[in-house]
Amino acid sequence: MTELILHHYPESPFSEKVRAILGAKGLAWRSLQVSMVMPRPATTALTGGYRRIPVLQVGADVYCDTALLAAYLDGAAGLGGSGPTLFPASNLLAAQTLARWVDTELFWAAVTLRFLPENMGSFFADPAAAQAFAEDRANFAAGAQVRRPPVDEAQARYARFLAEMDTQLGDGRPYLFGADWSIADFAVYHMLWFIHAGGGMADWLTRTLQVRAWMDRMRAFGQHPGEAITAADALTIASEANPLTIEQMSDIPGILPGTTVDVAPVDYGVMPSRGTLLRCDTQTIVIRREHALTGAVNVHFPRHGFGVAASG
Ligand SMILES: N[C@@H](CCC(=O)N[C@@H](CS)C(=O)NCC(=O)O)C(=O)O
Repeated sequence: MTELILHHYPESPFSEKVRAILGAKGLAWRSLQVSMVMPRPATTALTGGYRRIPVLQVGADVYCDTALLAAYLDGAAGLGGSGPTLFPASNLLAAQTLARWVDTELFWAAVTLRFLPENMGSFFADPAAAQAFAEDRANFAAGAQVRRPPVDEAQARYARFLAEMDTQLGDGRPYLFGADWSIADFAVYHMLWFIHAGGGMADWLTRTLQVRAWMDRMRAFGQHPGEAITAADALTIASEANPLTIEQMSDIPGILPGTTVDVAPVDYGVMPSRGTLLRCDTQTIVIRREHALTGAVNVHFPRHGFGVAASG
């Protein structure tokens, strides 16, 4: 089996979602630690422009966005992971809808809460790093279509969510939808991990004991570090591998496979990746790219939350 290489950084909440899934499923992985700010030359050579973190590299195939990473790691590729599926049929709509809400609406409240002065922890103890972060994220935010709520709204949203979650866990179930985990547990986990990483809001969990116990259970999954790999080695792996053969199709009128396209998130971090369209269906978008450092690669995106446009 080709190695799973996660491009990530320790402070990234969406990376923590994937690290926890890897741990829960008992999957070995390689850790390519990237900078918290741009540039990230190896990762960008692979994705061709998409700049959100994390991304998963498997040989010469690159998977973007944790929704797609979760689906990939759930076993579609026969990876040999253990444990129940992340997508149980009996709760599929509820689990997916909750995960999507948490990754968007709760995320923007979490950003407000995490960057409250009393909840920053050691995050920006170094003023130069704080300045570099602010400048980088101003670039990242260009063209974004999201609203970051003010503190009162963010606190109310989170308080209500915690109270409802505590009620749902009140019958003693170990996971949000019962005896087994689902994608919703990992989405909620990484958001709470992020909000509480600064340590300034610990008392919020002393009021919701079921959530606190669930959080301790979930946190254990994030404790399985990957073996470090350098950017140079990851690029060599990409250039020595062949990208997967993809059955070509497109459901977009007027954009056939073979068209040069730009693929980008529709909400924030809207920097596109350019390549030749291989496939676009209800699940995924796949483009083929060439780069001197990587050779031919496939870049895979989820369909939900991404747009495709013919390159002008
Ligand atoms: N929907 C995306 C969200 C990813 C995301 O927002 N990642 C953050 C880090 S946790 C990011 O890319 N921030 C800007 C950066 O790191 O450059 C996913 O599920 O992967």
